[in-house]
Amino acid sequence: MKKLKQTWRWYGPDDPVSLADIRQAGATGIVNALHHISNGEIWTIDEIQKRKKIIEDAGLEWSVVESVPIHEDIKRQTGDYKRYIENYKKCILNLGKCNVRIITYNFMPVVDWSRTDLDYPMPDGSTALRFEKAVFAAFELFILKRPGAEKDYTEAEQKRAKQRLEEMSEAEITKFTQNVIAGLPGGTTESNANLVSFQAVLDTYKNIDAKGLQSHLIYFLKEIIPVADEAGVKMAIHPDDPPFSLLGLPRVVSTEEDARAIINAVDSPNNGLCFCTGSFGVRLDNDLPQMVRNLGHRINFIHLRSTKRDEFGNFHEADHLDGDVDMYAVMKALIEVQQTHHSAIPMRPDHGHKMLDDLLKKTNPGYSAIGRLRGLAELRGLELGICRSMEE
Ligand code: DNO
Repeated sequence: MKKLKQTWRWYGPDDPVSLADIRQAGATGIVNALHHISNGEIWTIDEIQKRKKIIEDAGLEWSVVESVPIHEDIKRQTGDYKRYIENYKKCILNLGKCNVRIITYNFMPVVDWSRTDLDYPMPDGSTALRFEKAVFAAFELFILKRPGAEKDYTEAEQKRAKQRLEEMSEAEITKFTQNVIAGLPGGTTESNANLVSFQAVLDTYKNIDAKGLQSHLIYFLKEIIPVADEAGVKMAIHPDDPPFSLLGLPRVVSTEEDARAIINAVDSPNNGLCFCTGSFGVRLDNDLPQMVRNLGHRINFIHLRSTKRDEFGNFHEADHLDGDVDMYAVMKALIEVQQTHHSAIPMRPDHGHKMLDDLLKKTNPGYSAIGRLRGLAELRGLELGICRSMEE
């Protein structure tokens, strides 16, 4: 049985989790980005080689770029978007020349992944990332005061949001406001921590609905995929996280239908997906094992994690083998897909609970060492067990 490639996200030399730690976790591939280069600018061969050497000197391999971010101008088709697309092509070509051959990106306007609580206590004493709808609603309705926000919530939800706001201390309000708008590591960096300018950025999407955003994405793909073909680089679009509209912004990578529209727009194996079970899995109507079977030929990268929903539209990140994602069925489908791919599809344990010694350390939200180590170990065991029983 051909196995998936085990990788680990590393934020670069400033990451509190070192490359030596990652080797001990059992990953052989690194998922990395040049976060010091501003969004929209060219990643030069020199910069790529420098980073590659650091990774290789530690006995590891740079398997995936996560992410080369997409400038907001490209998503809106405003301003300098043509130049930014040309720069993006240059990044693809340069990465290909350096033999870094998978690039993850996302097409979420303004904010990358969004949560309201980065330290949600779990019954076992670890902490998780959580999205609480009433808190997010309170932010939109009463703190940001986004025009039209009330249309996105029922009366009962608005009432609950008001109550929730009243329960919170000033410090809590400041903290979750930061969580929502300050941008998370690796995320979009152009949004900033000031409410007025945050609203101004949201306003730049006022006239762009999901159809419009999708057409901008397809335009972008038609431009860049031929270059990816030439460079021998696989593109992997990450789904929306969470997979529904937030802040009145359009979202176009939330469902199987969305994914199909993307892969059908340009027919190339290099126009692929980052199959993130934690993002897609938040929606009840996304049947993950079936999605793997249907879209598997275009799965170029995999993020494995599970979330647990509740009836109020909240979710938190569960342990990797727990929660709503049927990880056994997903893994089995992925192993089947892997047998039809030439090379090992990289997967990484996505996020993890903050636990044990990490509880006392400063870590990147979701990216502490021990929770991911536990996730990787569980996933690796699951994969081995499934492969062995399929061989018997
Ligand atoms: C969160 C990550 C995302 C992802 C980007 C890909 O933990 O999965 O930030 O890296 O959306 O572009």
